[in-house]
Amino acid sequence: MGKVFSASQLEQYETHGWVSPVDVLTQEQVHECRTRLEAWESSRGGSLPAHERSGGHILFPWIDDLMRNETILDAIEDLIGPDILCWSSVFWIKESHSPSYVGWHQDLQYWGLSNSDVVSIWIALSDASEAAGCMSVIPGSHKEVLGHEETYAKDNLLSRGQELEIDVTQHETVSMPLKPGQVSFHNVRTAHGSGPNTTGDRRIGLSFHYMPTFTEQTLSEWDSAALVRGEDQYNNFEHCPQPAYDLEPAAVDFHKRAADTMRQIIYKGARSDNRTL
Ligand SMILES: O=C(O)CCC(=O)C(=O)O
Repeated sequence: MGKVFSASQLEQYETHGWVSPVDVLTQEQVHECRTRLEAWESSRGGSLPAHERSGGHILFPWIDDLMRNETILDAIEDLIGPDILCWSSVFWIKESHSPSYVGWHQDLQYWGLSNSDVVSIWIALSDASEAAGCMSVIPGSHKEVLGHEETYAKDNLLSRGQELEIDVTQHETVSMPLKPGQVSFHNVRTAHGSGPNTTGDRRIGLSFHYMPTFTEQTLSEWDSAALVRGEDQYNNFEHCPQPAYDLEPAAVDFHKRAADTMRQIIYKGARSDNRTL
């Protein structure tokens, strides 16, 4: 039994590589986050440029606060122990009635992180039903490393349009629908993907990626992460500053360096005719 997860949820994560849903945010908190996100999008002409969809916790105190939410960190501590870094955050937005989807993939191979203890969480800031294109996982897939092809398909939201090489229809898949304010947890190796949003509302998710402080970055000399709980005796990652206010100039500079590094890591080994992030 952990601080948040029951013994059976811990067993489920260990065996199947995912746990969902967990209630975290109130409807008022969801409304406030969505309002802030949509104000930021309006200030950028309607949608965020690709480099701002990642690392928002470096730019905005409200995203930094979400990353440090006590319930989320208690749950992460249940899974990986008390010394915790957050490597990145990403907004996953599918507009209403849009063909955007996320190809089936495992993340570990693209992030350069040295171990498979990394935990991804996904916070629903709108209804993430099956019709809205919620995430699905292949239970147990975190125990193996699967091959990917890079399709660069137009509507695939992944940087290289990754798709697992296996025939997913031959595997058991489980969808993880979330109500606004609920959170899913999956291991960095758990294969996951999602379909288009067929509903009349946007599907808005925010992911955070947590790891133990002993993790190393294998694809770049320099990388950064936020120390969100405990102590870091390893200092393998430069700690992100906490933003004092929205778009503080020093934070914007740090974010640019972090986003450029992440782009280089994610595209390492990609075809040269790739899209830009
Ligand atoms: O938003 C989605 O459907 C997929 C998100 C994802 O791939 C992730 O959080 O790692």
